[in-house]
Amino acid sequence: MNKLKWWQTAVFYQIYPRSFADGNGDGIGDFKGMIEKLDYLQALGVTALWLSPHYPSPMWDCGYDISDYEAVAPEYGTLEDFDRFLQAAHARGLHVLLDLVLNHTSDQHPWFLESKSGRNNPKADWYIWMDSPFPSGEGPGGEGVPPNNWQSCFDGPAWTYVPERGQYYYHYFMKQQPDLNWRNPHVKAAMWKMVRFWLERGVDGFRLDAIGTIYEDPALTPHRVPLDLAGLRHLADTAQTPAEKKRLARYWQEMFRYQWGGPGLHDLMKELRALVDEYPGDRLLVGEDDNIDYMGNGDDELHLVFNFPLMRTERLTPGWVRKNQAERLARLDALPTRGWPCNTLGNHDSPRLRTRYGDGLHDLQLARLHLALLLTLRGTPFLYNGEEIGMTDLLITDPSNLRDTMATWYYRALVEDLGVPPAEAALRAGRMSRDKNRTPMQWRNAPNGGFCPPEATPWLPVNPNYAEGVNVEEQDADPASLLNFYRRMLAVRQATPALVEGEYRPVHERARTYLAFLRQTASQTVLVILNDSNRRRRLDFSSLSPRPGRLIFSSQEGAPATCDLGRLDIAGFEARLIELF
Ligand code: TEU
Ligand code: CA
Repeated sequence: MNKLKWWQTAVFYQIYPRSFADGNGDGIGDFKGMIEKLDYLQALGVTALWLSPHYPSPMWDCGYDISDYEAVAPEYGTLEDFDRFLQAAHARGLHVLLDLVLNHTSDQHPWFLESKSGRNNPKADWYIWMDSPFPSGEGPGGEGVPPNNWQSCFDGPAWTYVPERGQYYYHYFMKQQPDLNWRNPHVKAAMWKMVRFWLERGVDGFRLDAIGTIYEDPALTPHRVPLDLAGLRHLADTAQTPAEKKRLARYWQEMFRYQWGGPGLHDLMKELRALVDEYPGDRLLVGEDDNIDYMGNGDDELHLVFNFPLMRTERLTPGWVRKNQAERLARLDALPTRGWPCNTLGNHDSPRLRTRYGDGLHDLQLARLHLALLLTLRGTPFLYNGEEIGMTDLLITDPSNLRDTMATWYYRALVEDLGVPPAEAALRAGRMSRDKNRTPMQWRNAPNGGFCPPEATPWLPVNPNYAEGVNVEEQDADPASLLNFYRRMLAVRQATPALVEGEYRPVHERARTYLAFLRQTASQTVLVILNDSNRRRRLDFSSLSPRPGRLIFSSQEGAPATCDLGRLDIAGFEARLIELF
């Protein structure tokens, strides 16, 4: 395996700093807590970490609104704490990626404060400022009308007026997250300086936040959807018929198409790649985008982009996974320098894997099966903290407890603009909020799930199911737990070259109730069988080899060590891995 890079053999674990571990007892996760949990992560078997933003921030978007790129949020610790964390992670063989938010800053960032102060200042052109197309005084607030009908994907119109300048600024996300003007070379220089700041401290790379939003259509072409954001989200909540759902999908695509993927991004990614390549150790760039085009020729833009299409389904059926793999792998293979896949089934923006892909009856079995899928597909897997103990979504029903401001905004829009009754609005806002999948990590069966002391108030409520076995300490002691399943699978993956570097070859492609594929190198072939139903079945894989196979792993106790390929008895929801000879 020695020709592979560290990030090709890695298994990543996303830490959401605010919710991971509270080391100083104030109800907020921090670097002290993260340092204390590094042994846990090492023993789990992951080899690399991605930290969601750890920078100072007014927290309008939970840290994705950064007010100082070269510092640490005071509630998380100091720069010295960060350095200690990085060193301690490296000492355990764990690589560390930071979150790099390029598209926008906080509206409290000194750059923006200066920029908005008037039309003549050194930073006047650092953000995207536009005049109203109509003379002032004609608009509803006496300030003219916005430059066009573009919407923010979080909080209504994408343009916010600033009287000091008599102009509007553009924001794809919250109005507290103004978009930087990346066509200004000074912006680029300032951001690259920041990138070097962290590379020089020794970080192993970056996950690039929302890169698709960096450049917009320079012509500011208006969209043609007959709705605003609130109307679109409302439709998303209420669409029933296939026709409505189809229209909804078209509207989502149409509404934002001019605000994404504007010209310039390939050159920018090339520049950033050249910059990180100046540093030793194969520093990594992972794009928060599914577009394989941003891998350039395979070796001159991003190293990885996420296979988000895999997640875009209500059920991870065998058919869905096969189709996804066929499409993705063909496209990656077509790059001049062959591309490497990167799979994930959850993050801080999406419902929890166990909740989302459960069927309400076999959620835990399915969670196991899906983790097995993620760890056996070809490519680098990204896991999200809490997945390993089967954490579930926690619905926040009182809008005043919401911390995800896009949900707070939606609640208000539903009640005030769309006349939805408050109780129903609260439910819908809770469901769309990302708070439900960001609740604190559940370490023990103790008050606050052991995340913070009993007397502290955690920043988001802890899911009470820590008392029903969804916690690290109790699962650690139970050999049959999800956590121990996870550890075993991770160990098997790292010890089985075909699972790390092998080709993917689907077999039994017409099977609807199970997924079967080979992972294959010149010297090893592994058959992976994932039974997607609760029925046991007898399967015949004798066409693959006349000889018996050797059991590498089974989620089921008592699976035979030697497998007759002609008569494989697979239990309901079993994940079985067999080496073929
Ligand atoms: O998300 C980018 C993004 O496109 C979001 O719209 C995402 O689809 C949405 O959160 C799903 O509900 C990144 C971060 O992951 C997210 O947490 C930030 O809020 C966003 O960028 C702005 O920085
Ligand atoms: Ca704390």
